[in-house]
Amino acid sequence: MGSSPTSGSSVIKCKAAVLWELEKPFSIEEVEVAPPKAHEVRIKMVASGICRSDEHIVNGTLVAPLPLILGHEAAGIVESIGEGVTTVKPGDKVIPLFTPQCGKCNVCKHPQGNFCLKNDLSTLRGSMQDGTTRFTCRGKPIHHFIGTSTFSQYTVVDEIAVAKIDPASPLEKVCLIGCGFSTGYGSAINVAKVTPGSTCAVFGLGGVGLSVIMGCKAAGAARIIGVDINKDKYAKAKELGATECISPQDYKEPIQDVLTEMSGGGVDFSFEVIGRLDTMVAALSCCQESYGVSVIVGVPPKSQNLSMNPMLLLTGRTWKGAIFGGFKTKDSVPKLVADFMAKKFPLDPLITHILNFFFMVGMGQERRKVEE
Ligand code: COD
Ligand code: ZN
Ligand code: ZN
Repeated sequence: MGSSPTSGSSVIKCKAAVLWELEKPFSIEEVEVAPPKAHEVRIKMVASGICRSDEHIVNGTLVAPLPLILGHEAAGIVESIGEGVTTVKPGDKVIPLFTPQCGKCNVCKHPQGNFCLKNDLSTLRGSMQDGTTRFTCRGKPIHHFIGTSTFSQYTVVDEIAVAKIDPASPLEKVCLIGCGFSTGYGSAINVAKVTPGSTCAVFGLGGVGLSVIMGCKAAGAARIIGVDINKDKYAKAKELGATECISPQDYKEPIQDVLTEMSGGGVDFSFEVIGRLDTMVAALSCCQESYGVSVIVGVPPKSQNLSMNPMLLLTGRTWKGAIFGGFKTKDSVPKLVADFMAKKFPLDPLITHILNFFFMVGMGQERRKVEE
């Protein structure tokens, strides 16, 4: 993406995809990006994926103030830094963190906590940590999205919301570590804590479900059963580690009964990676009573509550969920990039389409790259 900043202390004019109204296409606009204030970092974006949560804003499932610049799964290069920034410098390759790691709050200080209290996902205020914005367009302030706003050629993030990564890393691939990959992979290795030799069931074989499968495989699962109504998803799931794939539409009985039967009493670990209430309960039900663990990864439909039989928990199953796969973001993202560089997992299978930024006018299920 071409633009010519003059210096770190000046406003940069560049292109961004602005969402002015719900359910409308993005408008590619010239925006002004203010210089970073103290403890802030301005980044030249190189590649950005599209995550389902971006679409959740466009269709109103998640409510954020408009107008705004979406995008939170990306990678770029630091253009300039504000006063007091010590963890990155201009020229560093970085991944913005939609959940920051302030290192000081109760959650950051807890060994297992990762959903830092400085996050903007719970509140969706649409601003920097100081409550103001760095974007303007047609004379109006434009809101940020979960502290990242990566559908812009340049963005400004707080220092607690950016991780420095290996200078050799391919940004058009590792951008997926900024959300979808880590969310799925971490759900298996950190949240469920999949054990060697175990049996796992993964409901939903989209990009996040495939990342769950990679996590189950890395953790040494012996059997990984993919569940999806779309059989076109099976080949890639098997390539990445699924040992078998089934469709609920091929059975008369409920899918939880099929999985319980297949696994000889219940799976050790199950994952709901679709975002449907019925499959959340099915995933819980198919795990072994007494010790099975089920993880909710999919975002449920707006303002819907579940109805479930508490006996499923009373008999010893555990039901869990986490943001960003439970990873402490600033600590873990550089390590995940290092693991990718060491070929511990692939990212290519998750990239289905590569699109030019300026043609990014609709939302699909594919991950899209922003081209320079
Ligand atoms: N039974 C079985 N499979 C089904 C069913 C069904 N009833 N309905 C749909 N599916 C399949 C589809 O065929 C598809 O293959 C798959 O489920 C869903 O895949 P995608 O591609 O739509 O979705 P992904 O993989 O991009 O995943 C998105 C989630 C659904 C997991 C989404 O909720 C999400 O991104 N959650 C992350 C939550 C999070 O941490 N958010 C914070 C920042 S993003
Ligand atoms: Zn996301
Ligand atoms: Zn914190």
